Amino acid sequence: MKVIVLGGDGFCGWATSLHLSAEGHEVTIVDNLVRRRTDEELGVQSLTPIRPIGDRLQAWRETRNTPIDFVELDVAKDYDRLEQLFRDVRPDAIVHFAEQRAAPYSMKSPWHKRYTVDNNVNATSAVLCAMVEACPDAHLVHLGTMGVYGYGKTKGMTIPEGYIEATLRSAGAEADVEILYPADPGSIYHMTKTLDQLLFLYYAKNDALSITDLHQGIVWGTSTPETDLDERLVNRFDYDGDYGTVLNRFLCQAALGHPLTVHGTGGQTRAFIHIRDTVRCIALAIQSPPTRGERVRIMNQMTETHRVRDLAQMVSEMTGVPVALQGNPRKEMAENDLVVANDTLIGLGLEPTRLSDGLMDEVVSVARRYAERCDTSRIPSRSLWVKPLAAE
Ligand code: NAD
Ligand code: USQ
Repeated sequence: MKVIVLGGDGFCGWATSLHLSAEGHEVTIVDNLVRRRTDEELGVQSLTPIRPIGDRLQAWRETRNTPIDFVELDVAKDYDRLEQLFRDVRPDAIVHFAEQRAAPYSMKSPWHKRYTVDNNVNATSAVLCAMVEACPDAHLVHLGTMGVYGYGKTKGMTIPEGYIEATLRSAGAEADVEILYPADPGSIYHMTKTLDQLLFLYYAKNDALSITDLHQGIVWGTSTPETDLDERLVNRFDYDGDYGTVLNRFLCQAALGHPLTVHGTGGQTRAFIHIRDTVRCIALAIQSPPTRGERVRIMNQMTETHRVRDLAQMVSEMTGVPVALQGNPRKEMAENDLVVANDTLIGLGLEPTRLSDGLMDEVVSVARRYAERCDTSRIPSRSLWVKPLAAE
């Protein structure tokens, strides 16, 4: 298939582009390279020495004798070029990763809040609009988040895959309907993903676009069989307080002997998936597009759930590095349960990678290898969800 990967220079996008290319798809990466500039803005760098995109693509050509095309383009702002690209490539599938994805970054300041909304909502809106004009038969595969569901109101309930049956009551009458699971975002970033959901609902209904929305959990790990093929293919590894995600942060902190930064009591339960499974899930989604006119297909892309303090304990026992409880910079439930249905991807053939499969050691050794690149002053999460009260 011809596949366009929007955001293909990022953490999930790079690994996915290589995997799809290795599977024989013709891949075109589209990226405005903003994530690399954000590292400069934050004064931090990926723990792993990621190469410039040109070097990455050349390494892939040399390793696998397969070209991946690259187009530098802002999906949110450069609409005419995006539409023309869709006409020129005539993709069978478009994988959409091109959004600002860090919750702490989205909460840093009024600029960061507005940038995250502008970038993410405009990117998704532009992709859908251009598909209608240029490639209405293509299949859109979007990376959404488990965070659209919220974590608080499902005690004793399994979170279904996107939709839920509800009884609506109004003025003495009632109706049984199927609705999108009520959105309950916990950050500006997560809120943009709930807005994306409505754009998808509309375009699937009005223009019969074929859309899959993958509600992904927290991705951990850094390498895949393809990124391991050559040093120049190394994937991004974020460890800093804005972009680093919790398990990779703990594994990096353990490698450096830095106490493990658990927010609050660590009673937050979240869904997780290894980057190897991320790329497989996307390949599986591409192979089985919904037919045009169907509702948006929503799949929960996660393989296991864990409580943050249990993860910290596990990493601490594995490495001997102590846990250090921190005041929580976020506004989130101190303790929550989380049970998630993931039947669709399992049904399509996903064989989950588990924490118990030994890959946590691999992440620690990658982090040890590049430890000198880590600036430990960038580890604390300093982005606050709620402004501190002014001093009396
Ligand atoms: P990332 O920041 O590493 O990659 C995103 C890429 O998109 C970057 O290369 C960036 O330059 C590009 N981009 C952003 N805005 C763009 C625009 N307007 N035009 C063109 N390119 C643009 O993020 P990631 O971790 O790879 O996440 C990718 C997607 O997966 C995101 O949408 C995120 O919400 C979702 N996701 C990620 C995780 C995770 O744990 N990393 C978990 C669940 C969902
Ligand atoms: N946490 C800690 N210590 C840390 C970092 C985080 O205790 O050092 C806690 C947070 O307070 C939170 C949980 O760990 O309760 C998860 O935080 P995270 O930064 O790993 O994940 P999150 O902000 O939810 O965002 C990440 C990705 C995002 C994706 C989301 C999937 O950055 O792109 O959408 O995971 S999910 O969480 O399932 O919504």
